[in-house]
Amino acid sequence: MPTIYLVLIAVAIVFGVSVLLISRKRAVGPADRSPAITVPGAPGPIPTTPAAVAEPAVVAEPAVVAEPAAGTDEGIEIFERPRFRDRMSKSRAVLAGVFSGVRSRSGITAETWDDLEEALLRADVGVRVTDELLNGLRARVASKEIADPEALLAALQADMIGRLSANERALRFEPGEPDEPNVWLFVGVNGVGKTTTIGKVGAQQRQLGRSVLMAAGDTFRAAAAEQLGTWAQRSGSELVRGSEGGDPSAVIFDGIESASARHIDLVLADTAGRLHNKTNLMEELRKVRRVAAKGRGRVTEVLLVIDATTGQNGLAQARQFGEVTEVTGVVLTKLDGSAKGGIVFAIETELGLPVKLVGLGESIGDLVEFDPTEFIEALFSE
Ligand SMILES: Nc1nc2c(ncn2[C@@H]2O[C@H](COP(=O)(O)OP(=O)(O)O)[C@@H](O)[C@H]2O)c(=O)[nH]1
Ligand SMILES: [Mg+2]
Repeated sequence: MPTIYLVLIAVAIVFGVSVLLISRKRAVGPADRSPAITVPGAPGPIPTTPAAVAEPAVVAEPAVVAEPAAGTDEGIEIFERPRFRDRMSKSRAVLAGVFSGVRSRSGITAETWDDLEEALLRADVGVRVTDELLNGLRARVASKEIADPEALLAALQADMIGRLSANERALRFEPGEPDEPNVWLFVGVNGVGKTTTIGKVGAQQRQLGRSVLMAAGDTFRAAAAEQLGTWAQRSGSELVRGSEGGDPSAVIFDGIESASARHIDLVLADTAGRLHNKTNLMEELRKVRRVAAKGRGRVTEVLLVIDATTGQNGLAQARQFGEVTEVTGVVLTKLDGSAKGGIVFAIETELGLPVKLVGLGESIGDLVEFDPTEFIEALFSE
């Protein structure tokens, strides 16, 4: 008799668990065009260290705070801003040795020019900008305006800063009616750091007091939406996601509508760097761009994310993205791991786009506005 009771209890447990699982699956939605799901943002402070962002399972858990906050101001967490100088050791290493070689000579010789040319090219400044910089300096040396190596390096440093100073780098946010959210789209190839950057930008914008909704337009893998969900939770942002393989434009449109209805200030829209179906990625992004501008939202930034470690190779892709999505600025990620920081010059000169933000690490606070003076001084520091 007791055995029968045990069997009955076991059957009841199995039944209960199945019902739970099925209802969870339904909530995620198997269909291509299932309604997007809005997940409310987590209240409370924003942690400064990366949780296991790539792990899809983490999304349901509360964010892990592995390190204490850098500082707090009435409950709002303040990140310590990383310094270019501390994070750009690889790019600095390429140049520092050359510069000390140049300084060690008593005058400006043929080797001086060779050294400088090689260093600038190795840092991926690009042939055109390198030639322009050095030709300008040669003329000033010929006219005796510049007489010694120290003055030559100082002039090079000033010219490099001067070349980067003209662009408008502030992120555009246009306040409007409460139901007209600003929309910032993030585009770029797979793995460059789009989702991570959205997480960092979301945290910064929350600190500025803006409400934020993240739209998971990368529907290539469910894990991509879960990764964004983790960042949403950590930054106290809302999340709208669709189903795996779903229509990215529809998810982003739903996100904007949801933000409009709930008077959220800013939508950060993630996009895919690759697609499930045969639709061309560029066509899809063109559609995303068009659809994002259709409703109440106003697209005030289209940020092209470029991985600094890919150097000049990233430029060809960048051109393609720029043509279809009307890019307004560049986020240059992984500058901390790159010896090719000079890519900034190629982006600004050859693509004609301002570098607005720079990624200096993987943590939530490791994104800073691009500051040309600080950047160049970091390259020249010993
Ligand atoms: N070192 C470093 N890693 C970064 C930076 N930005 C992103 N990453 C890493 O790059 C990888 C890909 O990022 P992800 O956001 O998933 O790229 P996505 O495919 O463009 O969305 C992750 O491991 C990130 O932690 C950065 O500024 N510095
Ligand atoms: Mg991504």
